[in-house]
Amino acid sequence: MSVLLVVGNGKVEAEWFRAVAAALPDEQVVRPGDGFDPDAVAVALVAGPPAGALRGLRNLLLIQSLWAGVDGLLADPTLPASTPLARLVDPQLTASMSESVLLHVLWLHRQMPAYRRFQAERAWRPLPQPSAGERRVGVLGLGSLGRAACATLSGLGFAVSGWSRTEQDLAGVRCLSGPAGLAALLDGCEILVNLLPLTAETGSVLSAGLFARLARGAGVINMGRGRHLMEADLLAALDAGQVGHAVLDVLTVEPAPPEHPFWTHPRITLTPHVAASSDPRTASAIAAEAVRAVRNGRPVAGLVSRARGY
Ligand code: NDP
Ligand code: OXD
Repeated sequence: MSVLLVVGNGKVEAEWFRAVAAALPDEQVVRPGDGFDPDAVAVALVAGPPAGALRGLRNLLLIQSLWAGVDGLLADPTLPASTPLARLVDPQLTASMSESVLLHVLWLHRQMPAYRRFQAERAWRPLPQPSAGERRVGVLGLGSLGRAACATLSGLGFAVSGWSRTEQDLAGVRCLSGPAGLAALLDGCEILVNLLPLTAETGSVLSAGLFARLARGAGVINMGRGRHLMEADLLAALDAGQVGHAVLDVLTVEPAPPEHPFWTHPRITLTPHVAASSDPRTASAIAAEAVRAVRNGRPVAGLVSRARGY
């Protein structure tokens, strides 16, 4: 039996292969180009694989994503339908996301977009500065990443609310759920962070209706997926001053084409999907544990509900 590694980005495939093979010294690790027996593949480890990459693997026991988000995998109609699918839950990736959220929340809280504009105008113009406790921050998604981000922010004293599908209970965080909970979170929210998975229910959540409920001039940080955001609605909300600044790590089309208006918009900060990148050194150890769990009949961590889409 073997473990198949499929990495969509050819530039990093060799690095993943070295890390996975080292973490699984007792397994035969194969790649798509290797002449392997498809019936012998028990586990597939996948990092953004091309559609169809897992077609015809009849004895597959587990698909382990090397990414946290599984929306791309679930969009592939050829993904083996009855094989359990696990997403990556990696403390290193979680810490990395918390750093990114903290960076951008502090950037907006301390009014850096305004100070950048003042600098360009050679204007020495101090603004009144609310304390962290006076700043209302909302986090959409209270999964592995959202919970840790909330803990980091509340640890600094921010007034944090979090939203999830089911009710959660987190120390120092106002936890909300369902449509009424979303409305309560948005009401007066000054910095909104999106850490939802992309599902049939969450697509386009960052839309005109949502922006209208935020405090005027609010900051919006999208770290989830590009398809969470209605791009035209954001541009309109920025033009109207309803949204003051947006930080976007993910876009519907990545990389954005050169003519995309976000590249040059003065109130948009773009980062190239780097809020929390999977690290082969830590993710391979988690993947190896998943393979061992399958081999020994133990439960696998991070299993995805295909019905829910995350
Ligand atoms: P999880 O699956 O652990 O958590 C998902 C959270 O979203 C849960 O709290 C869940 O609620 C909530 N949720 C799902 N659907 C709804 C809904 N309809 N209404 C309200 N809440 C909902 O995901 P992770 O925290 O691990 O990751 C989140 C996403 O972050 C990934 O799917 C990926 O898209 C993105 N990501 C982005 C990266 C980047 O670099 N930009 C890096 C890694 C991930 P409940 O708790 O009730 O189940
Ligand atoms: C992920 C990502 O889902 O990098 O892990 O976006």
